[in-house]
Amino acid sequence: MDHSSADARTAPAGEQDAKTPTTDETRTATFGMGCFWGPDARFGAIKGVVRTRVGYAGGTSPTPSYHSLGDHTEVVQVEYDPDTLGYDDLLEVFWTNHDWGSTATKRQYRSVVLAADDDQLATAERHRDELEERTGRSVATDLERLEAFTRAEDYHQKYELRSTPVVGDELATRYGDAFVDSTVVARLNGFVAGHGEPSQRAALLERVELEPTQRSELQRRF
Ligand code: MHO
Repeated sequence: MDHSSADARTAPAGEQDAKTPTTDETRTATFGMGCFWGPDARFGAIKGVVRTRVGYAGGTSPTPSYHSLGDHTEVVQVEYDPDTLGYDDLLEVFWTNHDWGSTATKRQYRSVVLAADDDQLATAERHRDELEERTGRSVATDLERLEAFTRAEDYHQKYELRSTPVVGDELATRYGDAFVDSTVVARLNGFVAGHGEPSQRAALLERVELEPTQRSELQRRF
């Protein structure tokens, strides 16, 4: 067995970064803001976001899946480095990028903050009050504590990147199990959806090992 190529598949060059915080060093924030594909990409492009994943939360049925959602909602879960990014910053992204003023027709797409602890809940409540004060409109968003998060099916993870021709399937295969939790993949997923700064995109392209066809496709889209 060729170990070097197996390693290359699970840990693609450019992925290893000694500075990437481990799960012990990160915090999580969980938001429902409509179809989870879009927010997965938006948050994934932000510096200080270490990992993203989409899933189902906010309901009571035991094993939600996309086709059997029960009373759950589509959510994005963001793992972030608290030394770089605050929960306030993420809330700001949350409010400015979806419709918080009306109640979604389906619970699947409701606007919800699923706080990881009482501090997050208090912060979200303060934000909501300030937003109502500032805009004179009432906020329809539910604010609650996160009870359980069920990761969505692989085909929903990093959907924007996965559905990018030439690049998506190849990267999903190459990364294998490491795809969803990769910081590089989170950034690429955001960048192909149009998020992030040009300098950020260029720096990432420098760092990641790609086939020439993939590189030129990403350059075309960035
Ligand atoms: N508008 C999307 C929703 C998918 S999202 C994972 C569609 O049905 O194509 O809910």
